Amino acid sequence: MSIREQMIDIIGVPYDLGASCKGGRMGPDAFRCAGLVTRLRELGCDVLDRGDVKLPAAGEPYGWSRTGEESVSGSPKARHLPEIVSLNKRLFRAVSGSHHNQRIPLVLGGDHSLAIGSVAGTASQLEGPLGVIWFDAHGDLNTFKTTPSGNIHGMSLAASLGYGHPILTKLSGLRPKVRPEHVVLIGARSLDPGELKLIQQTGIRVFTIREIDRIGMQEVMQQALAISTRDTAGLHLSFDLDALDPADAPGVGTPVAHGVRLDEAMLAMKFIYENGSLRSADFVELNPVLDLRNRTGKAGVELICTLFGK
Ligand code: B3U
Ligand code: MN
Ligand code: MN
Repeated sequence: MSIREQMIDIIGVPYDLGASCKGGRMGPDAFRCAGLVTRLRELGCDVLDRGDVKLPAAGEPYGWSRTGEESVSGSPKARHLPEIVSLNKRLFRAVSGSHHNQRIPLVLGGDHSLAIGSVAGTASQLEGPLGVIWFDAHGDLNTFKTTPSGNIHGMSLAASLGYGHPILTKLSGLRPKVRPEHVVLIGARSLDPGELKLIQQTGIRVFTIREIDRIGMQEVMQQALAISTRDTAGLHLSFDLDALDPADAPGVGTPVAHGVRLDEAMLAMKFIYENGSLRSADFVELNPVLDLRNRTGKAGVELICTLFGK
């Protein structure tokens, strides 16, 4: 493992505009309160906390939506679309800047709509295709046409693959940011009809909880890393903490029963570390309002430390 791979920029995104359940805006600080920076430095990482990506206050002339809802292409709504686009453009710049400085951006959420900007930022800096491993109870494969909720955090993987409204898919130009044959979804157990259709159409590899139980996390990760690193120039990990079992991660807005156990997820992080292809990561959907004594924030810190060589 080279020195470069241990140079980390922490970037907070303290927003929950892409989710129904509020409180994720405090997620980045909950990770920090659980000792993230100190723990990573104890591992020998060169860590810079770059602070939070912030939107200007409402009322400033860059496009806060008045109602908080947008009607797009006949679909009911994509809530807070202008703010989320603006935020992701800022995150795109922050993530690109980290790569420019030969550092690994570690993005702390905040809701999962932020992955649109982080995936775009990393894709824009690689000299070849990007591989993505996406841990999630959900698919995040809805579009404005299929979303049951209007919440953009349920659309971020679709947008990164080039599906959805151009305002999201074209963020920062390059489209798509990632190809389906380089994407793996792990831990999914709550998929909407439109998402199942997109999975069928694109052939994205999905490891459901049932499959993790059947073949074990070691085999899942061997296959997942083979898919996401074959013919790619680097790997992005997007980790939605609701992938975990609610017993291990109660502090998420949309918990789903029977999730990935923390010890299984730790093993997965170890495999990613040992593979050596990681170029960027998101840890998202931490909601301290719903958490129990920061259990989920601490679990996130353990996962991150394992990802960086603990
Ligand atoms: N698939 C649903 C629910 C959901 C997606 N992501 C989360 N919840 N966290 C939707 O609204 O798109
Ligand atoms: Mn998600
Ligand atoms: Mn989720």
